[in-house]
Amino acid sequence: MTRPLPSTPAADGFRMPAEWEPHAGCWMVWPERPDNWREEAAPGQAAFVAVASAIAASEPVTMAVSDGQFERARAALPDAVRVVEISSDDAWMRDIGPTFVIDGAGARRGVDWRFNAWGGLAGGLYTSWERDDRVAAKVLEVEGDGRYRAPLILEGGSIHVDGEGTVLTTEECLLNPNRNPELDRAAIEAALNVYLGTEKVVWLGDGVFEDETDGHVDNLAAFARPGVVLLTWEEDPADPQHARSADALARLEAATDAHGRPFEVIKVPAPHPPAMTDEEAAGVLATDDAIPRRGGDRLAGSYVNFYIANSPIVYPLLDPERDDEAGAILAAAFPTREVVGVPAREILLGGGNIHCITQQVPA
Ligand code: KQY
Repeated sequence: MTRPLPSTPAADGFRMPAEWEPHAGCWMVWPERPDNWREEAAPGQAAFVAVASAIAASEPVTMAVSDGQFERARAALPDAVRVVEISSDDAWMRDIGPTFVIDGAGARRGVDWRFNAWGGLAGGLYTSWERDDRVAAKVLEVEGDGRYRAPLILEGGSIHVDGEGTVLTTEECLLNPNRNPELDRAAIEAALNVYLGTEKVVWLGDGVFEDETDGHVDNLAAFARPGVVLLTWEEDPADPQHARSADALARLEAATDAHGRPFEVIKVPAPHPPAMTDEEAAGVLATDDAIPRRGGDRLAGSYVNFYIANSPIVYPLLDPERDDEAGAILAAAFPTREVVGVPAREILLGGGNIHCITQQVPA
């Protein structure tokens, strides 16, 4: 692996761009582990092919695949998708890939965060994550980009930036003692600003109810542009998600961004029904290495878990009764872009959604 750079992005004049800034491409990882993806991952793989195809319409997509799955992935994916062999423990490129940063002169580098499978042995999702922790370095080797090895345990899905100095995150995840127990809020803010080139951290409280990432922000809220945040919203006060979204709304209404602007918040209805079926759970192999799946398990579905490609917004289709309404809200929030829905329940069954399985490479 290339030697990590001895400095930091902020010291070198680099910043994480907003997702809507131009992309050179997108990285994903092919799903295969049978103790997370039902029916030996076949339905999940079909969903990943659909996401990759939608994104590949406007930017190059690279799929990281194990040797054992190479031929299957190559046959299933369109020719436009580049398939490369990289080992991993699962398939969440947002969380295990590099967070790319750019400078004003057109240079690009990547931040390689430490990774502990969403909480290590204190609530994490699998028992061994060394291969995942090496993925970011390998992606940066392929891209030929310099690497900052950050001292922080962090997943890319736990942060969103507006590209103008603001980073959005949640206390449930970043202040969780299963990530960086030696760091307090101020130290985490300082580390975020140094590695993302930001100036202000806006803290939301809890993420989506029963989100197994400990409340990643990318399932709760997303910037549509500086000063405008899309927030997943549950109207029913009896549903545990209602209080979580209401708290996020109150915090956003009381906050300002790095430029002192108040936030406009756009509510996006949460999809229903939110549970795994017995049949879906039965298709997942039970092992000692991953958390068990049971029929009736609440699913942390959210339409804000979308990807902003060079042209379309690629968003998850999760509930026939609400998909169109969510798509119309996204279309209004991104008036210059096409909005493309992809059936995504199979990704949700694995524990995340479209934003969690993608990682943009800025141009
Ligand atoms: O970013 C994510 N949502 C990752 C979820 C990991 C789930 C593993 N079962």
